[in-house]
Amino acid sequence: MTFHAPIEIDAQSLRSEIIRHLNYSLGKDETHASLHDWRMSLSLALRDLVVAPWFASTRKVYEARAKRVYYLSMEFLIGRLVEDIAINLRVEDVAREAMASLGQDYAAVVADEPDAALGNGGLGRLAACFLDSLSTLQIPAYGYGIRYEHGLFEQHFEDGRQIETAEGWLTQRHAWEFERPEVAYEIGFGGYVSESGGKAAWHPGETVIASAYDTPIIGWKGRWANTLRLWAAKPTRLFDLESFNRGDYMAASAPETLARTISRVLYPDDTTDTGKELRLKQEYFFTAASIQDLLRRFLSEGNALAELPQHVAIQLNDTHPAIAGPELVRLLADVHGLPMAEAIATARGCLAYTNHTLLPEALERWPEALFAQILPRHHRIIELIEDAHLAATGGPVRIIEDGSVKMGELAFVMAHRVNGVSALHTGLVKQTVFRDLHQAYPERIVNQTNGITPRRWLYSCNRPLSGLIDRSIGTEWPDDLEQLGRLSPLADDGAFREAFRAAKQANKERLAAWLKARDGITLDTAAMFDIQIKRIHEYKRQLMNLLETVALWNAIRDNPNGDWTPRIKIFAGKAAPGYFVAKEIIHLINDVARTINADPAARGLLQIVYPANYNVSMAEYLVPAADLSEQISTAGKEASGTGNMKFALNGALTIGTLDGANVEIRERVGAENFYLFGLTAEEVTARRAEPDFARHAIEASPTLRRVLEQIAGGAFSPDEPRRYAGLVHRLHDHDYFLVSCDFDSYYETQRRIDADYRDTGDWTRRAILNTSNAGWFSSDRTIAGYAEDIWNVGRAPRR
Ligand code: GPU
Repeated sequence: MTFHAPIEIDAQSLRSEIIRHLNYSLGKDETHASLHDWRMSLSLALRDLVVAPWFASTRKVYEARAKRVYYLSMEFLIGRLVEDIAINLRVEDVAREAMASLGQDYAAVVADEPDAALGNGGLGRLAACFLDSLSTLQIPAYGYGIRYEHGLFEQHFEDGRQIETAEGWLTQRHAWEFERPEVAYEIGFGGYVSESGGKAAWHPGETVIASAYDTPIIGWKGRWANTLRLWAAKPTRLFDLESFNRGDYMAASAPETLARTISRVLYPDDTTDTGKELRLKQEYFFTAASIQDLLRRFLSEGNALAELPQHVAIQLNDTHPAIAGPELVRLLADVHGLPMAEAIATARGCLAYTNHTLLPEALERWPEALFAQILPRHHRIIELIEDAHLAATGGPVRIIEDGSVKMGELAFVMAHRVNGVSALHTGLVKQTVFRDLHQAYPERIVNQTNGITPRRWLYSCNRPLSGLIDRSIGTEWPDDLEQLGRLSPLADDGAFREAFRAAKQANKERLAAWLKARDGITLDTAAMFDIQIKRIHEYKRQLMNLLETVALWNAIRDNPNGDWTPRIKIFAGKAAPGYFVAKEIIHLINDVARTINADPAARGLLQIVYPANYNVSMAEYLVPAADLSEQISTAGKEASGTGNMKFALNGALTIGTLDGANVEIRERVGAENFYLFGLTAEEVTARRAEPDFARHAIEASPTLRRVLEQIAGGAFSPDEPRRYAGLVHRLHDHDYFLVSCDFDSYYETQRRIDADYRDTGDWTRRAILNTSNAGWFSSDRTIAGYAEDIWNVGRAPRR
C-alpha cells in the first residue's frame, strides 16, 4: 500500500482558504467575524486538507478489498479537534501564522471549540486514542458510535455541591462532520416473531431511522484517514399529519420526539449499569445500524458470506455493543439464509470483546422480560447461542440465568478473543469474573495493556517538553515512542535536566495563568503540583487523598515553623448524578478546601484547588503541569487506568498502588522512580475478610483518628456540623475500599515525597526517567497488539 503525500500549504494560501470559508461558508466578512466565525473558518479550511488523504485511504481499502476493523463503542471522548488536526497534518505553525496575519490569537481560536464529550472517562477516551492510532498505523478502520445531542453534563459547584446542567455542543454547527442523509437504516424494536417453514422473521412494533454522520480521523503526518461514523436517531414517519389536522399539535410531533430521544443524551454513569430501557435501546440502535452498514459494505464487494471473518473484525468496547453477536447471527441466518450453527460460527470469527472492569455493579444484565419485549428475536437467538455453548462445554456457565440476560457472558461466548486492559486485570479476569468460561475456552482470553496517543498527550499538550525532545533526539518519536528511551542517558546531564525542569515550570505557569483567568485562583508555581484527576469514585479513593491532606494540615499547624515542602493539591472530576457518596466526597473536598485555603497557617504551604467541569481540554492543561500523579485505587479495582500513563509520559512521578497498569508503569520506569504504597490485590481480599478490619486500622492510627474526628465533628462544615457524620461512620463499618487500611502507608509515603522533592536535581532526574521509559504506553503499541493477536490485520510500515 502506498501513502498519501505530506500536505503542502503555506500560511498565505491557508489564509486565503480561511477567508474563503468565512465569506462563502459562513456568510461573514472580516469586519463582522466573531471568534466563533474565525474558528469555524479555520476548521473548515483544515477539514478541506483532510479530504484528499481521506479519499485516498478509502480508495486504497476498496481496491485492495482489505480487511477492515470496526470499533464499536458507546463512547468516544474526543475533546477538541482543531489543534489535533493541525498537528497531525503538520501545519500547526502555518495555522498559527495564518491566524496571526488575520489579527487573530491562535490559542484563543483553538480554545473556542467546545469539547466533544461523547464519553464519561477512561473507556471513552481510550476509544478516541485508538482512533488516532488506527489512522497513524494505517489500519483500515471505522469507529461506530452514537451522535449524542448532549454529551457529558457540565459540572458546577454551588456551596461546594455538584450541580449538573445539560451540555450542548451541537447547539453550534459541528465543524468536522459530514452529514450522510443517504446512509440510513431502519432499526426495529418490539413486535413479534413469526416462523414458517423453519424460517423465523421479526416484525418490529416500532422503528426509527439511524442516520450517519462521518468525521474523518487523520493520522500522524496526514498519511491516512479513517472514518468515525456516528448515528443519529430520526423518526421513520416525520410528522403525524392526521393529528395535526385534528388540532392535536403535541401528538403530531410525538413520533419525532420519541425517535430522537434515542440519541438525545449520553448516560452519565461511569462503571455502573443503570439498567434503563432507553439505554438498551441506545445499545441496540447503534449496534444494529453499524452491523447493517458493515454487512452492506462487505456484500457490495461481492464476497461470499462464509468469508466474512477474513474481511471484517468487530471489536466490542465493553459489553455495551454485545448485542452485535445476536444481531449479526440474525442477519446471517434469518435474512441471508445461513444455517444457524454456521451463522453463529461466522459471527464469532468476526467478533472480539474487551472487558474494562471487574466491578460487579458495572456488569450489564438486562431483565429477561424487558429484553424479550424489546428484542424478541434476539432473545430467542441468545437461547440458541446458549444451547450451542452448553452442548460444546457441558456447562456450567449460562447466558440467561435467574431472569437476567448477562451481557458479559454473551459477549464472551460470541467472541473469538476476549481481552483485559492490563496484565494484572487480565489475570484477574481469568481468575474471577470469567473463571469458568476461561476453563472452557482456555485460548480465548488475551491481554492488551491500554495506551495513550502521544500526539495529543505529549506532542500537542506539552509543547515546552516536546520541543525539547525534538531538539534532543530528533523528531521521529511521535510515532515511534520508544525512541524516548534515548533520553535516559540525558537524565544525568545537568544542562538537559535544567531544560527539562524549565519545561515543567513553563507548564505550571501556563496552568496557573489559565486558572487565574478562568476561576480567579492564584497558584504558587514554586509549590509541588500534586494532582488527582479522574471520575469521582469510592474505589479511586479521592477520599483517602483528602484525609491525607487534612492530616498534613494538622501537622503543619502543630509545627508552624517546620521545614515544610509547599504543595498544591489539585482535584478534578465529575460524579455520576445519582452516585450519592461520590457527590458527598465532592462536597467534602470543597468544604475542606475552603477551610484550609483560608487558614493563615497553611498559606504558602498547602492549598487545595478543585476546578469545576473537568474534561479533556482541562486535562491537557493539568497533565503537563504535574509533579506528582495520584494513582491510589484499591488494588484489584482499577482495570488499567490511562491517566497514570499520561502523567508518567509528561514527567510526573507517581504515588500509586499495585493496581491496573501502575504495575507495568513501575516495572518500566523503575521502582526507584515510583512511589509504591498499600496492600496488594491479594492482601486486600484477605484483609476484607477480617472482622472489623477498618475499626482496627483506625484505632491503630492516631493521625487518621484525629482527621476523622475533625470531619465528623464539623470542623469543615460549621454551618452543619453533622454533615459528614454519616460518611465517617460508614468508614468504620463499611470501608469496602480499605481507605483506613492503606492510610498510614500512604501518609508516610507522602512524607518521603516531601523530602525527596526538595532535591530538585534528583527529582528532575527521576522525572526524566519516567518520560524516557513511558514510550511503551503509546496506543500505537496497543493497537499493533490488537492487530496482531485479535484482528489479524496488517499495518503499514512506518515512514
Ligand atoms: N472504564 Br466498565 C470506564 O471508564 N468506564 C466504564 O464504564 C468501564 C471502565 C475504565 C476503567 O475504569 C479504567 O481502569 C480503564 O483504564 C479504562 O476503562 C479503559 O480501559
